Amino acid sequence: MAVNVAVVGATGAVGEEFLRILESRKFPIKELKLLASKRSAGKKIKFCGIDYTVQELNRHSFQGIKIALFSAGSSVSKEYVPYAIESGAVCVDNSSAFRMDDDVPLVVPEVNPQDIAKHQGVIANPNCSTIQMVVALKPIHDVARIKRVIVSTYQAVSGAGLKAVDELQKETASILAGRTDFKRNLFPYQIAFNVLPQIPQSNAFLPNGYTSEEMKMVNETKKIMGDNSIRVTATTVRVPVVRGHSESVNVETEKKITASEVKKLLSKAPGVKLVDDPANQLYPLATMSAGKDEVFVGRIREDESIDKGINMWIVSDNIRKGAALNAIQIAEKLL
Ligand code: NAP
Ligand code: 3JM
Repeated sequence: MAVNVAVVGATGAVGEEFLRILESRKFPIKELKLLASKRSAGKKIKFCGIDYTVQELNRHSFQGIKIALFSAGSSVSKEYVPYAIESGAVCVDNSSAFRMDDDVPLVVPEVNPQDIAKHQGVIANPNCSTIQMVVALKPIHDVARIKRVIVSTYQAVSGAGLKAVDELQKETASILAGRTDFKRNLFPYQIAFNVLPQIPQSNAFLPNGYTSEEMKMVNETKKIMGDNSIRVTATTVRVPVVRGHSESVNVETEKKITASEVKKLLSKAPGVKLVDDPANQLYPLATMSAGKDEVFVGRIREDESIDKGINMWIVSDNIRKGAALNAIQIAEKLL
């Protein structure tokens, strides 16, 4: 049955991807409403060959809407999700606004689809770095019980929105042209030809010395996996890549599991594509993941410094599985 759908943040990096995926997966849409701020009101966006006009978001935007896909930041979600629920819509929210609320399911369909049914009007989409990691961890946890995870990320600039992609491109061009007058707006330091151990780019650091992105990975992983005993520690890092987050992940398990057992498990796991052929220099790459749906896993090997440990390299398109695709998979299950 076709339903009325609203996309909040339709002009952004995630919003654009929402539209591409809704179109390609033939999501059953009766009427589509594209919402953004005043800045983009009136702009035309093509969807399925038809021009739609972007409207300014307001509290009455959700009349008659059945599914609202939010990706306009946490303050917009905090303010407008309640109006959407009041209008009878079910919201899938891409922001961090409600993720850790007890009455809000935090869902990755390959991991905890059963939690969707518990929703009270809003289902939260996890952080991009968490999503790709738990897709690969769940099959291992089910067999060997994961005790501890140590993760370092290599995150693409598109995770910080379209303006961040623009800044990387312009700064790179400026440096290559030998200029020294490039004016940054977003990142705290040069991102071109550099690596920044800080995400997000502003107000990142918490009293414990971690960034909010790092603590999202810690707390969200426990909630999605439904296991508070899993210990997680993270270092999240921005790299000058446009699209695709990479992660070096070390897991310690309760039960011994070999690298070849992990490869076998992940070769059959939902949403995972195993790319692990060292003899032929085959392993996951950000460039391989861009525009694809899967979570790519490779470089699987035993951690020789402990008894029961595995190292792996996990890569996925941060705007697709990390954001828009995961949210649309949730919406498909809602229908
Ligand atoms: P972006 O490219 O900067 O786009 C931001 C979007 O939000 C634009 O459509 C913008 O509209 C809209 N917007 C901003 N302020 C608004 C307001 N006051 N009212 C209505 N619309 C407003 O950012 P993005 O990368 O698409 O990310 C958007 C949000 O999605 C993030 O802030 C984050 O919460 C979430 N996100 C989640 C993940 C994840 O891991 N699940 C990944 C990336 C992003 P205008 O064109 O009018 O400015
Ligand atoms: C990814 O301040 C904000 O609106 C947050 C923006 C943001 C978030 C977030 O916290 O919702 C940018 C990029 C995320 C996220 O997925 O957590």
